[in-house]
Amino acid sequence: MKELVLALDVLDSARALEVAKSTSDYVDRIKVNYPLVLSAGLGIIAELAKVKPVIADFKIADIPYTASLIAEIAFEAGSSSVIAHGFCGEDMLKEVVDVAEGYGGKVYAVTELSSPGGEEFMSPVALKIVEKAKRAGCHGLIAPSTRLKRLMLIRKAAGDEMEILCPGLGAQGGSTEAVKYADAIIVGRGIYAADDPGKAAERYRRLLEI
Ligand code: OMP
Repeated sequence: MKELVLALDVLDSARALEVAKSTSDYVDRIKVNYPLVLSAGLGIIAELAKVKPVIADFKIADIPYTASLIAEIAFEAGSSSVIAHGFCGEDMLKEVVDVAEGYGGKVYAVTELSSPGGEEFMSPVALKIVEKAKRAGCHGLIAPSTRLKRLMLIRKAAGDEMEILCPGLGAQGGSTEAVKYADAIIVGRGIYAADDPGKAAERYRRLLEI
């Protein structure tokens, strides 16, 4: 079954918990990024993890040792998985995977950002990142719904054993066809900024039933 990941980029814990609860019938996992953690504190991860498993999207990008500290903090806080930048190389990814394995957690590597800037530096190396992520033992990848052809190439390089989580649907104008090549879609503003987040989540859930 394909998954719906809620990107909960709201700025306070009360709102975060309200949206998490009102969408929980349709959402499989919650992705927490810097905007929420920097405004509500790291403790929000444990609160949200009571509702759904949490992906800590700290887009880890550092030397391996520092990256391992960040990953450890994310898992200790209650996350089930983390997102790391693939462009930092295999040594960093491997270090993050080693930490994740100690917690039974998963690591997703960003291939190329879904925003237009993702094409400038990341697209040319994205398929190489897929290989490095695979060799490092990453469980999955983040790939854009905003560039369907690129997503298809990334899927082909990744094979079926790696999960692909796909952001960009909704506010960034990504294609709903991305659902065909992804194991999960990541949706933020299309859900939490809707008048009725629960109904919006239900609509995105239906997209996955293909
Ligand atoms: P919306 O554009 O509001 O749906 O949010 C998208 C979410 O996915 C945000 O939390 C982004 O940080 C995240 N994201 C992307 O939009 N593009 C990427 O290439 C990678 C990510 C990510 O790693 O989750």
